[in-house]
Amino acid sequence: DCSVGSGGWGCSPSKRDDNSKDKHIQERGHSAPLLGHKEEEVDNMLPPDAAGWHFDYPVRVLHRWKPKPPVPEQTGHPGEMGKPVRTPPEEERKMKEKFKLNQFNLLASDKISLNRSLPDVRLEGCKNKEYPPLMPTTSIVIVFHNEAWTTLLRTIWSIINRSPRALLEEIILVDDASERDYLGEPLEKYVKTLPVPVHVLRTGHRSGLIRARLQGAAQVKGQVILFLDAHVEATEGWLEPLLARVAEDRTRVVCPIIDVISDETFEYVTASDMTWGGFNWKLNFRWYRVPQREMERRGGDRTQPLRTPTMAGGLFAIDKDYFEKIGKYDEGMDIWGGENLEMSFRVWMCGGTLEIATCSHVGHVFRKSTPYTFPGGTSKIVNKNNARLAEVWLDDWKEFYYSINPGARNVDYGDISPRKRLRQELQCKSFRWYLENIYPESQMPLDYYYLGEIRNTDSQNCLDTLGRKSGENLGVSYCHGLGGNQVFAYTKRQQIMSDDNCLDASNPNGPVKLVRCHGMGGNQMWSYDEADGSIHHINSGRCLQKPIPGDPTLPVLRPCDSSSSQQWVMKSSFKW
Ligand code: LR7
Ligand code: MN
Repeated sequence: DCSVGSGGWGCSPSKRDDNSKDKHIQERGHSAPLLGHKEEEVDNMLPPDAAGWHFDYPVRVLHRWKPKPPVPEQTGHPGEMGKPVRTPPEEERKMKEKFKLNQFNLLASDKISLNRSLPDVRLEGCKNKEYPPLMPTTSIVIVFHNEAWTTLLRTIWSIINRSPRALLEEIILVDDASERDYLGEPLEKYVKTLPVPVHVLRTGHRSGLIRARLQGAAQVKGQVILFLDAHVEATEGWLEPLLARVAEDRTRVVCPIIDVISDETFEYVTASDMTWGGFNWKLNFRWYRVPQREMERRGGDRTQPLRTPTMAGGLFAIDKDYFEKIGKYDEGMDIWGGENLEMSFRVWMCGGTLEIATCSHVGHVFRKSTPYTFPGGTSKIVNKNNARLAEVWLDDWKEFYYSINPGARNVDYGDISPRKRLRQELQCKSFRWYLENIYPESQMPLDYYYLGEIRNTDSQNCLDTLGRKSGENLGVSYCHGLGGNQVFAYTKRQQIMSDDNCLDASNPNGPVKLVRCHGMGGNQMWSYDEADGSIHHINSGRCLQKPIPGDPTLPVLRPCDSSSSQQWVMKSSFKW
């Protein structure tokens, strides 16, 4: 599942349809834009409260700053105040048909006003925060491939309706070779009618979101680049917290909280301000709970910006000059994936800061699968991007990625020398430094004794996750020597882990389960005795034993007896 609330990441590309036949044009109907909002007055005389602020780049003065009035609810219209849109049974077929176009409920989206109202989801303490009287302007860069009309235009209208006009330099749309007619001339005509400058750039051929963003960023006139996905909705007060943080320190890269717009109903669901970004061995971005130490660093104030080890990638603000200085993006990455962690590691390791401004909320339509094609194959592309990221930034920890995803070992990742040179030139710190200082809770352990298969001497079978998830039983099977589900790390903290799960036993007889690593010892502590090959479960004092006849794939816990059925070899016999 794709939602933030459940802590899951299911958004990685899997099944997809080819939508090239689609010639659908959206109806606009009642969604005609509201032009009710007056522009704020912009006065470039320094206001008295601006004394003491110094900027070495252009800023706008927000004289007599007044927040925009909230977008009024259009009573009776579907989806107002972020409410779910229900589909009557007679429209179910049509809904399913349209769902395939973008992998979200397009029928529902098309019923909702482009100017729909949303609840003010901010913490109380966010609502009357003061922002600097001088702020840089921003150019918003949105890349898209075959985006739906209503989601794209609702993204744009939510920005127009909820951003102080003085701060909004322009919106830059980068069309990455879409194949839908309405995104051609009709889009260009439409954006000319909008009250802010909106430019449409075209990549010409499919270049992927990374290079499309580079093309957009190259045209930016504002001081801050704000990247957004093409199916988002900005909420009340979203922009000021992002810009204020960048204005204070241009080496900050700042994300909003990414709320969930349901792919089924377009309901607006607030995400937790207690999650931050991490990653697993497969180099998927994942949400995890913010640890206590970060709450304490912020003095327990949840309205204070949250330092996050990684970002999801789609929604963030970065100073234009800093974006260039820090190495933009890796233009060797194709289509989708990897660039989010690449930028996260790079920013931290090369002297910047990555944070979530918890007072800024932007909703995003989380999808369960990707609607568009990956020319050349999904796994080939994602493996390539991640291999580039691992080779340049992960140092020795790249082994975790390759061992759990052996398919990436022989992918042709192209020339990475420019990125290695960048790391040199910027004198970036090591991945060890990152793990020690920024992300000690990481699922890639800082110190470990062993990474490889765990083989039973008696049966000659290996521990195997069998692809199971957190909460399910550990298994064993024939040792294949390929890694993947048979790779475990034995860490200095005495965990035996596979990706972000740890071997965990709460029952003294077993079964041994795979449970999300909590890093607090308890039932997840094991000690391996290299001399006799036994694996002791510290809490129960028992030993890990090969499966008993009743269930041949289920390892158990038994009193330690030094028999060969309790003897395990941690020795790499992998073909790498
Ligand atoms: O070839 C492409 N060309 C494009 O222009 C492929 C995609 N795109 C566009 C696409 O139309 C969309 O506007 O790029 C944008 C992002 O693509 P999505 O929406 O299919 O990606 P996602 O939301 O599933 O993926 C997340 O991870 C990506 C990794 O490359 C990007 O960083 C996305 O921006 C990112 N999205 C978010 O961070 C929103 C929150 C999701 C989470 C967690
Ligand atoms: Mn997206």
